[in-house]
Formats: sequence, structure tokens, C-alpha cells
Amino acid sequence: MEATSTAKSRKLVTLDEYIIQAQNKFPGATGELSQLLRDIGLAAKIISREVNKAGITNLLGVDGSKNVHGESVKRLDLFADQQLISALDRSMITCMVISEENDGIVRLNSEGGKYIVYMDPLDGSSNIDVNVSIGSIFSIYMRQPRFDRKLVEDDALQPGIRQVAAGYVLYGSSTIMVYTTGLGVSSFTLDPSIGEFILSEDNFKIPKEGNIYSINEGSYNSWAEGLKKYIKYCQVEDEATNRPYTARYIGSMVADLHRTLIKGGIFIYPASTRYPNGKLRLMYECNPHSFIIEQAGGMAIDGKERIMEKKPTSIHERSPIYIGSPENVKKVKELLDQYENKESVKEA
Ligand code: FDP
Repeated sequence: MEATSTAKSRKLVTLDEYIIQAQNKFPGATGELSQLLRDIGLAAKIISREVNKAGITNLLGVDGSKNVHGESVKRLDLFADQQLISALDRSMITCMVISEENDGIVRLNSEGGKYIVYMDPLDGSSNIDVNVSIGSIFSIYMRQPRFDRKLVEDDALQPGIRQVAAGYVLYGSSTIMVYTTGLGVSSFTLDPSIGEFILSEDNFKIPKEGNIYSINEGSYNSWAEGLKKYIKYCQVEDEATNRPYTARYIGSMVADLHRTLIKGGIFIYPASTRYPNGKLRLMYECNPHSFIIEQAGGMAIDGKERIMEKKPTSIHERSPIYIGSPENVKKVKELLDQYENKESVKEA
């Protein structure tokens, strides 16, 4: 009896319906951004299907070439890149794509298209072979209104605060799409039996403080002093502040960020000797996640300044990142200011 009435009162909303309902709240909207988000949703379903059967269809493993960063390219990375680019090209709304898999900008057929899309088609790719969660990330900007000349890379160099939408798709125990257009954060779970993303959470909020810290501690020796002090702070026993915190590090940014969004705490990828500017990419890893986390009430900084206010100088640049619950980020910033913002990163 109970179950029947719950089922009746709970209307399932698909991603497409949700996007159209959201668009209807803006009478002047052209529907182009909605179309773009739906295109990404469609590509995500195709990628999800291939990720799930990658072992069987032999899409796993390295294809032999290196991407622009000298990293081995896995076949699934290439597949995801192609799917997303062709989905974006189809509706003639996007003029340019910047992808982790491509050195320069990719001009699409619609030169006059309104949007520029950054993406990491398959983030966490070193986890593909071991069946650990991976994801696709996207970040969308409006093209600046200068249609008088050919598009150049500079047109894409806009700070994160100019993003009009951003999101990720996590291919985990289920496939989840999370996005924001600046009006809160929504998440959708793919129901493979009907091939639809179904709304699972509207207006996501991150806990103000969390007791999980997430960082690759292998490079501890080369961190600056303030960060070392923060990690020690996380490990101290103190009942009143719920310490010691728990350490969790998956090694796929999307998966680590998704957990942080739900459970709170902090994810850090700092500068180190190996990666003096951090490892993660400002435009298609740090900015889109920062937009989502801020929209959920969290914070994201590079140790000194707000990630989304950083002025990019190149499309593939890297940035350190400290992102998560506001109280956790404020605490690490306090220690960074006290110690390493006054000194440079220590040698190992
Ligand atoms: P990957 O190299 O497997 O693609 O930026 C890429 C990324 O994964 C992130 O998803 C992840 O958070 C990070 O690198 C992991 O780096 P470490 O192995 O150095 O911890």
C-alpha cells in the first residue's frame, strides 16, 4: 500500500524533460544551450555503453600513440573524444572544442556557432584497465561576439567565472551526470533499461564541513610546509572536531569530486616537485569542478586565489587545486597563508 502511494507521488523526470522545463523558465531562451546539454547527454550514453563492455569489445588498453601531454592514449579515450566531438558538431551550435586529446583547438563546421566547449573526454584514464570509475568533464563558454575573423585559440581563453554551464558524467557502479548552469546543481542517473538519465537530485548542497581528505600522499616530501601541516592536522585525534579524518583517494578526479560533493571534505592536487604547477588542467578539470562545487555551496582555490578567477594563458595549462567543503578549504588556506604562501615549494 505504502509503496504504491510513494510510486504514484514520485514522478520520474528525464534529463531531456528537465532541461526543457528549465529552459521554459527563461522566455527569451533560444534553446541552443539546452540542445547542447542534450547532445552531451546522448554522447555520454554511448560512452557509458562502451565503458561497460570495454573488456569484451577490446577497447581497453593503449592504442600506441601519445596525447599532447606525452601520456599514453587509451583506445577508450579516443572513442569518447570522437563521440563527444561528433555530438557537438551535429547541432551546429558549437564553434570550437578544446579537448585533452587534441593539441590545438578543434574548429567545428559551424564557424558562427555561439558556444565554445572544453572537455576531458575520459578523465582518470589510468584507471580504465583496472575497472575503477572514470568520467567525462565539460565546460561551456559563450563565444565573444567577434564574427569578423577566423576563430583563434585566444577566443577560448576566458576565466572560469564566464562559464555558462559545466558538468561531468561519472561511469561508476551506475552512470551519473551532474551539471550546473549557474542555478544550482542537478544530478541524473542513467537507467540502462530505458536508456534515459533520470533526475536523482535537484539543488545539490555540499556539507559545510567534512571529515574526508583526498590527496595523493606519495608526493608528501615535496609539498610546501602549510600543506604538510594541514594533512597532519587532519590526522590528529580530536573528538570535538571529528578527527582524525578519513583518507580516500581514487585517482580519478571525477570520482573523487563526486564523493566530495556528496559527503563533504576536501580534494587536493597540489604543486609538487614533479608537477610544479599541479597536475590537473585549469580549463577542463579545475574550472568545471569549481563551478559545480561553488554552486553547491563549496569553495575552490589554487592555494592563493579562487580557481574561477584565474586568467588562463593557454588552453592546456595546469593549476594546483584545493576544493570541497567551505570550512575545510578555509582551514587549509589558513595554514598555507601561515607557511608556504611565504615560501616556494620545497625540493624533495
Ligand atoms: P589520469 O592521469 O588517470 O587521467 O588528470 C588526470 C588524472 O587522472 C585525474 O583524473 C586524477 O585525479 C589524477 O590525474 C591522478 O593523478 P596521480 O596519479 O598523480 O594521483
